[in-house]
Amino acid sequence: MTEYFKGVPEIKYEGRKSKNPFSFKYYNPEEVIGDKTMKDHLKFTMSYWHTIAANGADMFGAGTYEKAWDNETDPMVIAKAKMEAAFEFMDKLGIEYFAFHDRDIAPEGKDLKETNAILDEVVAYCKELMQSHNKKLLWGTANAFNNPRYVHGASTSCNADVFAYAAAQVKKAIEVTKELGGENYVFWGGREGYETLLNTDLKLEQDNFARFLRMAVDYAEKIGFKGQFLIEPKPQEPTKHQYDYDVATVLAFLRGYGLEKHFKMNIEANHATLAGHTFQHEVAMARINGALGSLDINQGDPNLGWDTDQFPTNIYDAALLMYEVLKNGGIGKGGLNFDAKVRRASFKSEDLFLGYIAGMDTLAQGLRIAHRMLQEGEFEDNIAERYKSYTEGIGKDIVDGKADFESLESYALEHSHVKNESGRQELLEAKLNQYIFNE
Ligand code: XLS
Ligand code: CA
Ligand code: CA
Repeated sequence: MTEYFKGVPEIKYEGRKSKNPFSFKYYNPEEVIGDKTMKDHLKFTMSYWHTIAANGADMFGAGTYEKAWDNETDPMVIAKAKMEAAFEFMDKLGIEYFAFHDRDIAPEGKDLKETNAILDEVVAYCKELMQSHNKKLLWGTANAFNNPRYVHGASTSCNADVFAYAAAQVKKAIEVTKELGGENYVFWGGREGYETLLNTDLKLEQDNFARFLRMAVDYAEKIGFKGQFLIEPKPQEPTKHQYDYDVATVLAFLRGYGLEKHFKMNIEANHATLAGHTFQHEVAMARINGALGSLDINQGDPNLGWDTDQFPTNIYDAALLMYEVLKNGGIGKGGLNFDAKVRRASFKSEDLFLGYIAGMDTLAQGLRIAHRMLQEGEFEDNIAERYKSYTEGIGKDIVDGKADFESLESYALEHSHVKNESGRQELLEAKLNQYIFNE
């Protein structure tokens, strides 16, 4: 078979002193951390769109990335070359999972029927390669935002024909995900949102969005798709007001329509920061609501207000992310998907590997730090101590539902000189640094 990434070797763990750019310095897949190997904790996933399909084009210029199939013109030859390259890429990095949109792997035909037939052909090839390379599909999804037909949205379009087309597309994408043994299926809003209320029926759009999700749930049940459905929040981009703003908004939406037991969250770091949250906040919010499904790992640029999808290299964020994941008891069917792209100027195909290595090393070290933080228990003990007043006396009555405004008033009248303790944030931040520096 053709070698697509010539000159890039299999990436091995060489330890933190290594100067070899094509080696892991911190990610040691077989090392056991707590109860599992690093590989099992992290379930690293290749995103097909950024890694294989994207060419580095931006609003100001054409694609720059070197691709081995640049001189091919037949769309099916290109689709198959991309698929082979994807498996070589995963093999070389020791990544077991991938994720894709239907349109990342196969081009569209002249109509829906032909598009589906093309997709089937590529999926059959994908299945073959998955077996021979021992790879798994973390999740599949439908790209219902790129084609001009989705100009007003998909399930929230003002045009019922578009709703129907999107339903047919998502139906097919769920079937394909099932066919490939996908462990999850993702709904990212795409253009589900609006620009101005001067032309938007907010209530109808939200109701239709819920109707669409209900149909997806029913269909998955009908065909016996056992994967987990995930919603991926994002506050804006491409629309000004995306309906799936953040984890809290999505939870309220799902509960409002009685859909909450069918969906968990796929949380992306850069989307969290666009919503004015930290990644840790979003993950913790999902965790405490039993809704942590999977993670799109990347990072934004603190100075830019858009979705830059950079490789995650911030150790502080990685440690706090893994802290939440470990507190959740792992990530179940989910994984850590690199929804990240190299910069347009990093156009050599080896740059892709270097991006993944940087991200994998960062998350691996984040895992070590988080594991140590939980083992030593200093932060947990501090929190337990801080909320101790709810484990006894009047606090326990509040928690046990035994207090009301009248009983609390009598208590307050007797104890009106309250005494507070310091929150000690600076001390805790210094301690966190100690964990990071010493690992
Ligand atoms: C775009 C999203 C998208 C989803 C999958 O901002 O991150 O790539 O992850 O549709
Ligand atoms: Ca994403
Ligand atoms: Ca993104």
